[in-house]
Amino acid sequence: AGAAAKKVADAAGTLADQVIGGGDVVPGVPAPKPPSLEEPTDPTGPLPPKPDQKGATPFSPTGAESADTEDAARQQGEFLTTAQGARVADTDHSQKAGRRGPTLLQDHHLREKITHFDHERIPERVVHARGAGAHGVFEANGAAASVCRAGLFAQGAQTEVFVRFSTVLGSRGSADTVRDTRGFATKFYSEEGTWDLVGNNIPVFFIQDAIKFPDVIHAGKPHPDREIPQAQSAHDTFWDFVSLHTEGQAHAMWNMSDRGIPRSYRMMEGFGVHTFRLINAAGETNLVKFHWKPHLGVHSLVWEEAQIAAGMDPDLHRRDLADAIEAGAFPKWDLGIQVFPDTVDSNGVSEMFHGIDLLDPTKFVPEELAPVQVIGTMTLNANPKNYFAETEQIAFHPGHLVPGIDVTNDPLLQGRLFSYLDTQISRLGGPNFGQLPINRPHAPVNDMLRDGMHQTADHVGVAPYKPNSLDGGCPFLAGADDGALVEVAQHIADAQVVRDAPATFDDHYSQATLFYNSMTEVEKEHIAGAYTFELGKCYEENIKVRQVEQLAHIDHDLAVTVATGLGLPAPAKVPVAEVVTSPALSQIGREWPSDGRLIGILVTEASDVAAVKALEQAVFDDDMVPLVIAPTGGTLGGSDADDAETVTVSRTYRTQRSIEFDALVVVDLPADANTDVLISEMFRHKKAIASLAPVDQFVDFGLTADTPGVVVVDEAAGVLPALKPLLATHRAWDRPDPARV
Ligand code: HDE
Repeated sequence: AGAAAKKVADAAGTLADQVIGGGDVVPGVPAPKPPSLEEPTDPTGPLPPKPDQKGATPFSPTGAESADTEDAARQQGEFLTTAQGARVADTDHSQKAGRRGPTLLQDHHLREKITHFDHERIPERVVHARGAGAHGVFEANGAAASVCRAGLFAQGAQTEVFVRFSTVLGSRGSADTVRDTRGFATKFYSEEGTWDLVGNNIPVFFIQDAIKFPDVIHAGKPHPDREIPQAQSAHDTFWDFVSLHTEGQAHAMWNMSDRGIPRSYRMMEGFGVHTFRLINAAGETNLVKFHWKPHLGVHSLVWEEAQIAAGMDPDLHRRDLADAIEAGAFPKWDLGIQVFPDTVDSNGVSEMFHGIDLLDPTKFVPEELAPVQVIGTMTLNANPKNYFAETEQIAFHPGHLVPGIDVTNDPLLQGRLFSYLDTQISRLGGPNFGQLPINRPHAPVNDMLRDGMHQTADHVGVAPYKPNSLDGGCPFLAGADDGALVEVAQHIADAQVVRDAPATFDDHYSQATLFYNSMTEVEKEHIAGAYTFELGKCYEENIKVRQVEQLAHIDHDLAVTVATGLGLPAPAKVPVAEVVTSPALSQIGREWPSDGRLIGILVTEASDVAAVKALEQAVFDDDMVPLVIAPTGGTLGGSDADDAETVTVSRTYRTQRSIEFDALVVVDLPADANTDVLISEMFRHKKAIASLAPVDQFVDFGLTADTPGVVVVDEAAGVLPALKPLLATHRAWDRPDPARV
């Protein structure tokens, strides 16, 4: 049929050429075609998913694909078709009235192809537009069962999850490594319905009341006139808002710390931020805060790395997550809770803990006051098959709750409960986004919601209302004890309508001081540097002065350091809260596992291939990732990549950049400008360096055998034992900065 149609079309073209007198085409003689790249000609069905693409929707942690997977893929049969399933014989040329004539409106294939393309984009998320996601599984250890009756917390229960990490301010195509808060949103497809834990990598927020959210986001987003800067807070409107709306100071402090530039999504903590209320089987309630603890520890980039990455590899975090999962280095997090009694304090006020108002989302509870108790572990084990279908279309909502988990009166959370459903309706084009494969609950759904844009369900029955007799009373109501969204009995004091906040929300500085005081000296230097950079990017002097005055309420020395960097007078001294410190907040001074770290192995044409091979294998065997850096691409030691004696080159001198590597092993030192930059950056960023080359070759880099974090070894076997202790502390913070860069 396709061939016949083609003949008809050709004939029509020839006729039209004759009628219109269409130019230089000789009737019946095909026009010469440009040489085309050869394409395989044997029809085959759609390719099966790659091993790391097992996360078909619906996803199964066992890898078993469910019956409607193929349907969800929408790629059936081996031939190209129209959207209506008619086979297409030519998708490279539109129908024309003659070869040189105008295009015909009747060409449905052309119009369908272009029209669909015209509508491929959907609005990006108003915040958190830039993200990366993965499938996985959460396994509960049973520790939460005494405080929460949710089935997903029962001992040994396994629940499928999808996680989306994100930045907040940037557009969908912005860089990953900008200084910003990171979103950490998890969808638990539980048997009792979907639970969404929509959190961040910072436990406090900028504002206390949802009504301020449009203000803080308008201030943080690019300026409305020029639409710059992209994806960052280093500009006047942000600091204008934060310096005037002082409850944002604590979150700003976290953002200026190393938490604002994570090394990897795999090395980030996550926080539910708000206080939630859990209910156990006996109907007793407790208040909790949720924490995600990464097995790889908490690590950050240094500021220069973040800036280099934004240009060299703006997808650093997205790539890192996908590569790790594809390589089988599945990232893991423990889920933990801090538990607080759901009682009133000595002043008769509820939701208070050691003087901290648990309803104030600008406050956190130090772990030293309430330990984080692990209640299960999440493993991310499959990459999405299709970014748009899964990562882009997933729709989170803090109101997606299961029996046993309830909200509190935190005024920020209360506003979020409205916002997320509302935003999906404009972002995903109507109220039926829950039917998209990634959003479908894995529990049976039997609602009475009907029709609407993009309805894909064939609902049966005649009575989508209750009570009814026509559908036999279906669907039935759950028993009073096993439904979700059941209000926990709470006493609300006789209240008057007010636009106000409790007095306990007035303290805007003490927790910023607590955070700052808990940092090591290096971390404090980073914080001062970040404020000095960000405020240095502001044009308005009065904004800088005002923010420096704000810092004086947190720590006067910090305020003076930043003022000096900005060329401003030191602010007046004001009283600063006397606070304890929380050592758990510091990222430095602890030891972390080295699993999944990326080790660059720098070689030259002259390097001993057997030694490189052995080194590569040793890195693999230690659950790390070796990346061999050579002068050119291809292989070392032969051309057959499968040969046991051959090493495949991962990066060339031109494609490598230091930001990717957690440590560098120099097998031989090249004489090359690109690798000179590599070594000087590894040195400056205080990363571990091991060398098999003599140390005197490094004299121009200011590097000696005594340089902290540098080891010189004689043979390949000695490299990892020397390197691993250095990786455990992440960086050699005691390494002095080079005299000149
Ligand atoms: Fe969000 N937030 N948010 N937020 N938020 C959205 O929902 C909003 C807040 C967070 O990967 C939006 O689907 C309001 C706190 C994450 O898809 C929107 C307020 C926390 C994500 C929205 C907050 C978050 C969002 C935009 C103040 C940490 C990305 C697109 C009342 C606990 C989820 C969307 C994903 C996304 C509104 C405050 C985390 C507009 C009104 C606090 C991780 O609905």
